Amino acid sequence: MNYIDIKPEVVEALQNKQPVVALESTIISHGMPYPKNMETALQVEAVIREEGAVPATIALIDGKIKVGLHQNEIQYLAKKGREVIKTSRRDIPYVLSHKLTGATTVAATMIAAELAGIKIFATGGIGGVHRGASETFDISADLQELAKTNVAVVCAGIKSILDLGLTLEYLETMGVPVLGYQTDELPAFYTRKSGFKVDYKMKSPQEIAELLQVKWATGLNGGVVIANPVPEAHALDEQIMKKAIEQALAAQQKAGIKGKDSTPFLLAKVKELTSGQSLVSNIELVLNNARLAARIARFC
Ligand code: PSU
Ligand code: MN
Repeated sequence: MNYIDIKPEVVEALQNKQPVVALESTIISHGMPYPKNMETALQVEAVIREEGAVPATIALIDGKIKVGLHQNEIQYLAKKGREVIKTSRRDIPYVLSHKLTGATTVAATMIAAELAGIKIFATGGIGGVHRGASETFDISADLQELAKTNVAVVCAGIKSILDLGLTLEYLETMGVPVLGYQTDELPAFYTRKSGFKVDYKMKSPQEIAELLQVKWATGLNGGVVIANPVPEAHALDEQIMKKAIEQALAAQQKAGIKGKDSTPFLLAKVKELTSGQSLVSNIELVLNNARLAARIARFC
């Protein structure tokens, strides 16, 4: 296909059945401030390499789906930040046909990973059903993608800016398994607890890889959510987070922020309200997810 450009290192790894881990780029442009976003993106790649896997950060650059970015491309996305187009499924055709540059969300990264033949993808948090969705209809396209695209996503659970209960119901309806890595409880991104259960507790990367193999071998199309709790030392206080999220949601309502701007707005507000504490935790959990994803990829 003319629209996809896979880095030679990634092509070679896939051909040789070596482990490859896909990474998204909206987390770089819209999820974290410069220069921490750049440092983190490079560190995440380094962690994956330490685990013996090949990282493939994904973005749309000058009208091509790039699978595997060079350091200067990661730097570019990090510096441009929100000027880059946040690209989910519906945005891909416009960005490509206009030869633009876009950072891929979980949904768009899954699409690109599947096109390239990558099965495992690591990120921070997935999109979900927003609070108040019965009025606003704001449900992330990430959930529909998980319903149909054969890529497993390692994340730190579901962020409490979202409605966790409704997100789990949606995933159940769509047949998407939600696995907890060494936990029964769904983690809530900055915190290890949420009050909600995962579908199944998994003890090892190998056990997870076997489940993925069976799912896809039996023709059960769609993704899997692998929820990996933030390391204890970097978890944030639940009460502080609860308050910050409530304030962020109130600020969003007041500012009338809707659609694709909602998630980046809420992420930035939460960071501001926790005086940057949330950013440290965010970085640590992403690194932790990259490590687990690489370990799973070794068995795939
Ligand atoms: N959650 C985070 N950090 C992020 C995102 C979500 O904690 O950076 C990004 C991901 O790229 C995700 C996207 O796919 O936001 C979801 O956006 P929306 O809700 O507009 O679908
Ligand atoms: Mn949305």
